[in-house]
Amino acid sequence: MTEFPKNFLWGGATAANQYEGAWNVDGKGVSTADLLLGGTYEKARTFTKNLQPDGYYPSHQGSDFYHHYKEDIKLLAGMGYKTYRMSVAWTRIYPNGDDQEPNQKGLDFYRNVFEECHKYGIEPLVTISHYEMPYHLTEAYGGWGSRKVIDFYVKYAKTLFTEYKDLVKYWLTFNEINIGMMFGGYMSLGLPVKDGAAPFNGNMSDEDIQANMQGLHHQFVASALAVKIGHKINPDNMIGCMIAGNVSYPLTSNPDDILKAQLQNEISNYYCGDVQVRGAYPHFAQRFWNEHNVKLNITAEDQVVLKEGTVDYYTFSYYSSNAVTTDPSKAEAAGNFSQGVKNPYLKYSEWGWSMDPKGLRWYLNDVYGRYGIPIMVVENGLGARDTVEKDGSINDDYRIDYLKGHVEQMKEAIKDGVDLIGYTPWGCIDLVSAGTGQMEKRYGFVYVNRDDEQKGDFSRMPKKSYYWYKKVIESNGEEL
Ligand code: BGP
Repeated sequence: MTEFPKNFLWGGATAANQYEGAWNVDGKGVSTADLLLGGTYEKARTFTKNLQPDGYYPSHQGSDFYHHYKEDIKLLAGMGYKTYRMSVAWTRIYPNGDDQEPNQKGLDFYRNVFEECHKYGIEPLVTISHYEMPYHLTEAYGGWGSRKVIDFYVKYAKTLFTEYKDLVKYWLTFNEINIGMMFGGYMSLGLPVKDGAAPFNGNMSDEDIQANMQGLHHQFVASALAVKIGHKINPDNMIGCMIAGNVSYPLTSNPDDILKAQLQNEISNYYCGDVQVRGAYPHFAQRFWNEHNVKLNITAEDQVVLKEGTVDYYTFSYYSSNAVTTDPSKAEAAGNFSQGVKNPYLKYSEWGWSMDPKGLRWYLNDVYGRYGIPIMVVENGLGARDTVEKDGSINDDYRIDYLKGHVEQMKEAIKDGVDLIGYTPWGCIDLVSAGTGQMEKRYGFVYVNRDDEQKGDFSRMPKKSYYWYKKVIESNGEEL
């Protein structure tokens, strides 16, 4: 008997715009992600309205999955994957977003990918929209700011559900939908921005918050409609939400810190989770709107749709936790981080992300207690620089340590009674980072020979962690 359930879905995750490349091949249109330049930890990625001839746009080549999918899926199968989470590039199916007919070559590509997965008994888990949409929808309609985009998304989702009815059962409507609560709207909402703007800018004015909240509302309605249609097309479909699991701890036991952390967890996690799982905005939403002068256009019909289109399971990404404080002097001493201050009990990665496996157990218990539906951890991992030794080996013990700690805590959460059904660590084959656009921030079990100077032939090499994870899966999480 193992702690992990018998049919536990072990696997890994990727996203089209960070992994596929072939950005303008076989009829694919330009996506919002295709206009983002590469950056670094110190230098933010920026958006360019027109392509700069010498600019480096990481999504254009990604890790070239488009031309390596057979080899890659074979590598995943080699680890014993039960599932593979990936996203469809909306622009491969509807290049402009408002096209009448889908692009046949795009449909064919994903059919081939899904069939290849099934050859090895791997169940595809598909994110319908992962941080990208047709740029045309941004330019012509204002992205998710427009209600019209709901129809385009629903048409796109319907095409996928119909086309892949016999090949895909697990779906996620939007990746990290709650990023719209934390960052400016280009990245996840496709809201128009000025040339040169940084999409991961967390300093939002009340106007930005208004725009994001309305855009998010449109995404909620679109997600609910997709759930309803997806169930109609195939009642066996499992359609889930995907939330960036943002764990906030109070830095001290000062009640002000406790309240601040509670509010941060509510706003960043439950605001979206509640709408998608419970079908209605939570009790604290109105006060948040009032305090930021947000006035939302929510119709009576929207409210019905949200109630009818609740998700079947809850998924989230988890990388690190934050500590928050109300005391400015403490904040200064601890050092500022994007969502909080430095936690003295934790170690930090080279990119400044805390490493906190126990936070994963905390979050699993927290959301399971709130929602009581099956849960999947669909992203987790350590972004790190890897070194290829002279003999070609890559000894990523740091990554094994990180993942091992998290698998142990998932096991604890299962013992706690959480209905955890799957685990798909992020970037299972190296790909470009979403936040910085770097290739050298690697997450994979498989190394991809490509760097930020655009050198390398995209060849694949299993790392030490590849063999470690294979054993984890073989032993259903017993051998760590
Ligand atoms: C999540 C995204 C992924 C991914 C990951 C790691 O927020 O869903 O797309 O990239 O974070 O972040 P980064 O790539 O910035 O290291």
